[in-house]
Amino acid sequence: MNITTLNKTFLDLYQALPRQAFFAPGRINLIGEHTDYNGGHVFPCAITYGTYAVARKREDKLIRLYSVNFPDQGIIEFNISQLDYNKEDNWANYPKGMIRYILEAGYEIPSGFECAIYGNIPNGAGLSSSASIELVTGVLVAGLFGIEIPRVELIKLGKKVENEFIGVNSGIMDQFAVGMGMKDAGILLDCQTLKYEYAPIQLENHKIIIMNTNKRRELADSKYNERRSECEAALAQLQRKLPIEALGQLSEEEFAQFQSLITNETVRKRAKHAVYENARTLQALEKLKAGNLAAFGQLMNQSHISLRDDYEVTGLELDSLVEAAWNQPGVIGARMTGAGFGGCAIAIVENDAVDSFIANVGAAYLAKIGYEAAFYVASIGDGAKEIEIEETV
Ligand code: A2G
Repeated sequence: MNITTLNKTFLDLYQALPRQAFFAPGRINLIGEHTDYNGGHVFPCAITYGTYAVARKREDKLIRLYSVNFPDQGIIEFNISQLDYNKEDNWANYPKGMIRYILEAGYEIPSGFECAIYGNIPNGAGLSSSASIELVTGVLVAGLFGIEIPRVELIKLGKKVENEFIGVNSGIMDQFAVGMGMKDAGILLDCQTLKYEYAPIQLENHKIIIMNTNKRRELADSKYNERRSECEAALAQLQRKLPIEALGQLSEEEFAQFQSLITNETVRKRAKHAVYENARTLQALEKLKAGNLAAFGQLMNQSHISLRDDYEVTGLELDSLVEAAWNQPGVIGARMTGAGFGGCAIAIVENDAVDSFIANVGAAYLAKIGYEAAFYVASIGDGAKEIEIEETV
């Protein structure tokens, strides 16, 4: 699929060619997991897989959406004044929610539009296909109608879609990475203040490999919201003892002093993960800046162990992939990425070892789990933007 074929699909659907094209990436998170909604730091980057959308304004107030990925759904159509969540709209609830919140934020969308979408991010794999659809809708609406919406506002509206329209009580990491991504750079984001910095990631001798468990993760049904509320309770307990605003300000030492005060074992484990993961993320950035990739990899491994043992969001599939990865030659580090409970893991692997890595980890996973994992080489790309209507997908 490329933009030319997407244009052709558009022509078949709507009997006219689209006028503009947009792209929003997916993301991986290098380290800093389940810290965003706790006010800690994350270190994600946008990838070159993502969602493409071509569109054209209409004269009337109808919005018509079609996804090449969900052809059975056909064209989903609604009036710009009817923007309520509708289970039957399926994937289209993401753009619908985004349009609704852009309007509610006070921007005027003068007419309807029609649009065809294609995504090459594996669905439900924890690579932020949902944030990608939210942000591609955001840049599309802004670009098609010449509306200036500050990028951080679009990012917050995307998060609002997730939280209030879809019902996943997620943090801001995914939308931020998708909205602010930069080629060959990770983004260190303080989720409390939204201060961020780009850190160059130029891996000449290594590749980032995405390993997909092929176990789908449906966030709204998963234990994601449960973890979030457990952690809120844990941090609230800590904050009663400490004059801290958020996790971002809590040092490991302070936490070590106070963790014994949390009586509930589960709550203590959740808080321990959040606090130490935040510290690891900051350390990882320092290691990366110092060119110490090996130390960065060690921190990735520790992150996985903490997510496995203390936060308990990995599961057999992710653990099998990551543990097989740790046993391979040429591996710098490996960990789950995203929410967990299935979805994807990542590994940093020496160029020369990539082929054997994929063969060996793939075989180990198949033998243990009984079905295949999928592997992709990740390239770090730009955030959501308008693209040339002719650009190749
Ligand atoms: O899990 C998901 O990707 C969350 N986003 C994100 O906010 C973060 O909490 C991550 C775990 O680090 C969504 O669910 C959309």
